[in-house]
Amino acid sequence: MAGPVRIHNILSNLWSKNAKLGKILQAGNWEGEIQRCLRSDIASAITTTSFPEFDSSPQLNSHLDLYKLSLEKPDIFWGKLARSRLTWSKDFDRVSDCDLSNGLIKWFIDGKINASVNCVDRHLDKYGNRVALIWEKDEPGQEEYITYKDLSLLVNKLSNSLKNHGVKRGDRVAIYLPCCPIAVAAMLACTRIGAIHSVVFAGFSSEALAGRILDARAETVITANEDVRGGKLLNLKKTVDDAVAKASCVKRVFVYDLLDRQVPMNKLDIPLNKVMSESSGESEAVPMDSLESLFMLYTSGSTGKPKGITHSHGGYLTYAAVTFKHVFDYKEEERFGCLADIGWITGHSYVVYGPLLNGATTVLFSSTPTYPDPGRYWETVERLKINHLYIAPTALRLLLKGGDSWVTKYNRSSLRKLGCVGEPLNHEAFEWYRDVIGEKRCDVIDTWWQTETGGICIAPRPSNPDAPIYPAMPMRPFFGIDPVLLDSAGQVIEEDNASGSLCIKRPWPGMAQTIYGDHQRYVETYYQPFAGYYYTGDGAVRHPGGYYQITGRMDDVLNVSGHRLGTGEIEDVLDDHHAVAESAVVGFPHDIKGEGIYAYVILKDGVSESRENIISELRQMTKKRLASYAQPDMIQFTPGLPKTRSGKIMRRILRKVAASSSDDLGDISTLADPSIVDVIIKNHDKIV
Ligand code: 6R9
Repeated sequence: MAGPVRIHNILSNLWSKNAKLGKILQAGNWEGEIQRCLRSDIASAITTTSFPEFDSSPQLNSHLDLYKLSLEKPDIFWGKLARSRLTWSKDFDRVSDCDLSNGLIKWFIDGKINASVNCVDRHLDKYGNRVALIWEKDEPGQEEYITYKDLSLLVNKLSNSLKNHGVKRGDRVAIYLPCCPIAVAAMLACTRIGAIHSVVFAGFSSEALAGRILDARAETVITANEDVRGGKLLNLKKTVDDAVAKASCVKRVFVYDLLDRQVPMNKLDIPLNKVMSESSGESEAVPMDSLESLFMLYTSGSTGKPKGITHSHGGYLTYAAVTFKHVFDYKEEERFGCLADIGWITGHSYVVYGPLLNGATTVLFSSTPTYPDPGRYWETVERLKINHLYIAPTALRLLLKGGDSWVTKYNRSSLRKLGCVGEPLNHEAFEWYRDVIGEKRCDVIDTWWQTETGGICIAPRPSNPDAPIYPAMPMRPFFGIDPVLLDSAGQVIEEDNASGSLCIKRPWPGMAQTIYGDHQRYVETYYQPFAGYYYTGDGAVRHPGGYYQITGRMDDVLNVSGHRLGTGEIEDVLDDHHAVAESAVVGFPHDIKGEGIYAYVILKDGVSESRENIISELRQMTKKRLASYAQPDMIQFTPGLPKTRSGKIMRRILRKVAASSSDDLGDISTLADPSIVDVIIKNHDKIV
């Protein structure tokens, strides 16, 4: 999107969200408490166990001292941590060289490192028999334990299988697998030989998969025959076959038998269990340049097709390792239960890389929060004795509706920290998490971050362990993160309790390096909206004491149950229907999903098909072409859309109508035809 139009969007979204913000602010008087919290931060000491690297520095006595050091002397801070927390094949010569205006991000220059060595090999001597992965399968009580030694064998055999079939350093490998040990082994096997993995969420349709394979020009796909999730059979191989038929770049498909069932094999297919059993259990790890790409992961933006966000070796690994350890205060031998799928960045950083880099035991959850009943999470916590839980607010809201008895019938005394990510954690869900799930014993850690940031950027911990945690905000910037709020003119907002566009002022090691194959888009999306800053796309309020509360996206990105979706992506699909002339998609508040999808659709002249049919076809199309969570919750037919004279849709109005709050529409005088607004409101009232 062109700069001025984009800024215009930011502006109008900012204002439309202000009313909501005012209410949030009135809901509590934080100031006194926040000042107290700030004082206890200052008093907090760095303990030997948390940051041994800085223990001998007499001037570093508190969390705030360390935070200041991370901002003022990032090269000292990150250089020390990168060296002590990771094993490098060759030390780096320089810590960083970044230029935010041109999106040039370089960390640990000239260093060489291998991710699989850091996640697996270096733990073998000391902790070879420690459990690395607990595979929590779909049916409760069927868990499998995989030690670091077991994982090492899987990774080595899988990387040899890839190598023997021609996969090389720098190749992109699409992984279409559910959250299971072979998926983790596939990711690490790629890193071992220097191939770039691109995990595609195994719930995506064949078209979405094909688009991602084509964009990455991936020649290799790794998948499984079938899987079960929530008691339902998923035919993964069939989806891959349909995708490969559309993606002629694919030269080989490795198929792992997750279930003991036969599926038709084609000429590109390679049976993975068989080739792994024939491969050697020792594979040499390639020392990768710190700046080479480690993986790519597609995420939705406000315009066009999904972006292949690309992360580098040295920077990403350092940031994943350090955030995992300190945000959750992870202690050796604890069990970490991030229940996200590996198809999302949360799965990458806090199911796979963060935990394994720290020699932790990590849970791979392959079921759903409500299978076989709404007690599943808590039954799993009791059975696996999970110490850290890291889940999405949408799951909490869903489970909260089922009542407390599903929770209290299970023993949750193993829990120590309760993490959350993906969308704003509302007060009710926060309190339920803290009081009912955690019996008021555990810190609730609301973490804000993005696919692009690589790891957690804002979270209440680390801090003084006793510092209070406030509901509904992630609060504190992590080490090295320097957030700023900008107003629509790009001026820094200095005062507290004001809202603005959340940007980050300085580079940090976890930040993405580029959008695969389109660096220009990377620069335009993240660094041009406000020159010199990383632009997050989110709005935020800063409370006194420097605590951040996230208010939601300010661009045309929806957050449906924690999944990002561009409104443009959905509109593209709807517009392809033979009866549709034009469409406009917006989000609306939804009790469980956080945000629901509301589509306004203009039909072509002379369409005689029934409206019910069209609605069902449109829902089917979005499911098939994108994913099932991309199906509109509401579809409203309309004779026109509110457009400015220059032809731009005024989404602010569509959002208000969709949210049933059309009494406060603001200025509509710039519309080409203001009368359309009344028609849209009347039609909305008829369908809700
Ligand atoms: C990790 C992840 C990123 C977007 C982000 C924001 C929303 C994430 C949040 C949150 C409020 C939190 N988001 N965490 N909003 N509070 N604690 O979710 O990455 O899928 O890229 O989504 O999610 O809007 O910009 P990703």
